[in-house]
This record gives sequence, structure tokens and C-alpha cells, in this order.
Amino acid sequence: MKCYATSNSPYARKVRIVALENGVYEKVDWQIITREERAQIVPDINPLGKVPVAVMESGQVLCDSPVICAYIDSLTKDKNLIPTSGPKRWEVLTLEAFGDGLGEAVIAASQEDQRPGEKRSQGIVDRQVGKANAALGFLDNVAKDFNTPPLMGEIAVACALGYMEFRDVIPGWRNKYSNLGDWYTEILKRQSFVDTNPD
Ligand SMILES: N[C@@H](CCC(=O)N[C@@H](CS)C(=O)NCC(=O)O)C(=O)O
Repeated sequence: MKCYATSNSPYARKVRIVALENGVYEKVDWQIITREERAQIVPDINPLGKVPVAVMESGQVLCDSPVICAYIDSLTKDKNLIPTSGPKRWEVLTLEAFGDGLGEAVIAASQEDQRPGEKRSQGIVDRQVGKANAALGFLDNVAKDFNTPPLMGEIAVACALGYMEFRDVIPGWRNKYSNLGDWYTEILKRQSFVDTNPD
């Protein structure tokens, strides 16, 4: 399988971390592309123009990080980051969706903030930063219940936090949300996170 990713995308990072954690990284032909290459190559594979996107040997295309992560997780039978059944499955997938949603809010805030003066809307920035702060407050309360080692949900949350910090969307968040900040400091020590740090 070929998988297209940019080095800073939190969604592509999720996919790479799942492959690393499950020991199947070498089974994927990673295409780490620039934003310019993404604009040239990806729309022919995924009409939405987004990474990550994967193409299987058969030519079948997998779009959207939750789908690609679920596929990669299905390759291993002895180690699953997404429980295959029961209430725990839905708990893990819901935390993943929550992490992805936090990622959407911080990407939207950061993109709006970077628009030139006359086009930039402070209202949009405030709205998205407000969503991110609400999510951080919620996650700070539940961080004590997070799975160790992390499952798919925790990986998605940590990737969103990584992008948020990389773009400095919420300065000082680790002190303000210290349960979450302390948990995040620990998860960053995992080799899969070290190997995929945004640059
Ligand atoms: N829901 C998608 C979101 C993917 C996404 O937003 N990717 C961004 C990079 S972080 C992208 O490729 N943006 C390019 C564009 O929208 O044109 C997923 O989980 O994979």
C-alpha cells in the first residue's frame, strides 16, 4: 500500500503512528510530500485534495485518517489500537473523533490567523480558539482515565495537541490544563511520537 502524507499533518501523523505502534511501518510505501506536491498529485487520488490518502495494491483508495488507521490496525491480529467489539470500541472511536475535531478547530484558527490583515477575521479565530479551549477543558478532566499504552483515541488527541503546539494556537496550554499537559509530556516520549515529530 502507498500512503501519501505531509510531514506536518496531524491526520497523516495518526496514520504513521498507528503503523509504527503496530510494527507494520515497513509494509507501507510512505510518500512524504510537500504542500505543493499535494496540490499537484493528491486531487487525482482524493477529489477533496486532502492527505492522508492511501492506495492499495488493488488500486482501491482509502481516504480519511480514521478509515486508513482502521485498515492498518486490521493488519495485525495480536495488537489492536481499536478494540474490535463491545462498548470499548465505541469509546475509543469517539475519543478519536474528538481528537480529530480538536485538530479541525486548531487548524481553522491557525489558518485564519495567518490570513493577511484585511482578510483576517478575529471573530473566526475567537470562535475556533473557543472550541479548542472547551475541548482542552474536557480532555483535562478525563486525562486520568486515558489508556496506557495509548489506543487510537489517545493517539488522535496527542496528534491534535502536537499540531496545536507546533502552530502555538493556545500559548501556555500545558500549564493551564496541567493534567492533560503532564499526560502529553509522557506520551511524547514514545518512539512513534519522536519519529513523527512535526518539523
Ligand atoms: N478528515 C480528514 C482531514 C484531512 C485534512 O484536513 N488534511 C489536510 C492536512 S492536515 C489537507 O490535506 N488539507 C489540504 C486541503 O484541504 O486542500 C482526515 O482525518 O484525514
